[in-house]
Amino acid sequence: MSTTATITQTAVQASNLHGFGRMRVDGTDTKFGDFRDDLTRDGYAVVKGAIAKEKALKYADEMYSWLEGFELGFDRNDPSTVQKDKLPVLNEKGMVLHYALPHENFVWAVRSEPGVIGAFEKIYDSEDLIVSFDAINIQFPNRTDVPPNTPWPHQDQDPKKHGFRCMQGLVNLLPNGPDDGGLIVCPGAHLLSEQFHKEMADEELIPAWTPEWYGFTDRGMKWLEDHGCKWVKVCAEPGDLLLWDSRTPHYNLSPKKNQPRLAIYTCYMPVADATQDDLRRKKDAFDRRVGTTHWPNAKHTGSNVAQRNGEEDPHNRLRPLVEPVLGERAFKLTGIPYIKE
Ligand SMILES: O=C(O)CCC(=O)C(=O)O
Ligand SMILES: [Fe+2]
Repeated sequence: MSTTATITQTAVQASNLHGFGRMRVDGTDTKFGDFRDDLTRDGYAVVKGAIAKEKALKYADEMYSWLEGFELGFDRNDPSTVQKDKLPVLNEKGMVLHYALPHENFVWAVRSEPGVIGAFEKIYDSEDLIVSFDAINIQFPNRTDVPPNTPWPHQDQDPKKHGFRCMQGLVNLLPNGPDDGGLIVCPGAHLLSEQFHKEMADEELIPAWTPEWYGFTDRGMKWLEDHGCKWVKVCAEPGDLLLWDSRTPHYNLSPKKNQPRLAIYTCYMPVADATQDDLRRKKDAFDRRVGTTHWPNAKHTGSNVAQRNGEEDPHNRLRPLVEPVLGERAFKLTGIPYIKE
């Protein structure tokens, strides 16, 4: 990173452009005195205890029960049962995208936690928010039965669209130290993003399924290194909320010791940033109990049909095991009450 002055100035410019401006960064030396200062400066932050630790561990238990509920042989107390035939389909990055999991009641309970919603209310200075129906992350250590999770450093934002656009989040449910897998970020590089994409405009693109994703090549990684960026593994306790600006380069690591990683992705945005069409698409995703990726405006919607060995998984299900029971606050986050007939 060049100088602090440059960072601060760029942060203010970037923050005034888009949603982040709602954090009232007004061009003076505004300091929030909380996690928002970290977000502005570093492009990521940890909100400690967004959920009480005991409650987070209870959600982790529910996640293990969900895995065991497939009755394929996985037993949380027997590491030898961590095998792909004994588990629903998880990709090598630990993501579970199918089985209506984004709408299981315990997942909605995490999304509805006041400490999690509250952080995003502060970021956007608004209570009128919608939430993503995103995937869940389950990563077990010592796996030899699945391909390795090789580094996939990326931004979740179209490289042609500059400035702050999306704040991503995840709730961490188990102890997560330096060797326990999980999120790794490149602090401060969100502020260099525009410069990076201008200088690296002729770099080959790593193929992506959406324009809202940019993968860093070896040359891209070298550029970051040459500009003083260093990668940091984010550590957290059960119940901590991890936040990152979509421009911040990131990926995840698999656990290296014996501790699994469980996390629930939680991303909120102001409903004002979604169109009525977005909200109708989002309602449809809710009604069909499918995922939306991390985009709360349902930019992309998913499917509940997992493939196992090239065929539809016989254990697929199209509805959650436990249907979500939403209170008034959570129901607003679906965006449905904001649809004008
Ligand atoms: O699992 C993680 O920590 C990060 C996943 C990721 O890249 C994302 O959700 O955008
Ligand atoms: Fe990402």
